[in-house]
Amino acid sequence: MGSHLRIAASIALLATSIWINPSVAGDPVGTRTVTFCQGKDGYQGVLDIEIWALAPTTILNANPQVTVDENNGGAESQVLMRFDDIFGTNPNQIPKDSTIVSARLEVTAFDQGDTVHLHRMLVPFGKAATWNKMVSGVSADDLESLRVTETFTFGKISAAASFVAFEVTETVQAWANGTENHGWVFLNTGGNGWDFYSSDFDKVAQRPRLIVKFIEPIKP
Ligand SMILES: [Ca+2]
Ligand SMILES: [Ca+2]
Ligand SMILES: [Ca+2]
Repeated sequence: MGSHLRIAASIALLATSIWINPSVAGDPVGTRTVTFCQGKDGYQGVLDIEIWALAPTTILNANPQVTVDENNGGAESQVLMRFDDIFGTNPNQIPKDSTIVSARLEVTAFDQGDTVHLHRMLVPFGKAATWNKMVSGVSADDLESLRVTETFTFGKISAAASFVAFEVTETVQAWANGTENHGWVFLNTGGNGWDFYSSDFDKVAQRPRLIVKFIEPIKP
């Protein structure tokens, strides 16, 4: 074997070993990452709304800060959040039927509280959602939202403005497979409210974001 051939053979071997052991390089070969955040790269698909039992017909969609609290001044506050237009054929979208390597929802919290759970919504909500429109808020009853929670839940934060991440891979995979994306609801388990910045906050970097790593389906 000539030296050129030997080099070619070693390169081929190296390439093969990388392919066989994708974990060596982190994510699997072919993984792409897309981040959805209101106002980033022209994306405007986030809808996040607090709904509050004490103001059951007031539309709070424009609020830059939202509260998840079982007892917000005497009655419950919940937060609805959905990222629209995340699937499609544009460069900044996830093609349908992609394999979701990982998906993470991150919010910036500025006040800690009791443990908050994130539940996948099963019914639609619009820009004008209120406590009454959701018929006494959202229940985690497998009808309005899933009883099971997304993998990571939290209450405590470490600083005045802390990134908190929810692991949502399974949910985004279900959406990629064709289940309708109705977003999520944040529900607090107690009366110490947990507050974070919404997509209407003036600083883009502290708005909620959805980070998805995926592999496109193989085209026939
Ligand atoms: Ca909003
Ligand atoms: Ca609090
Ligand atoms: Ca309800």
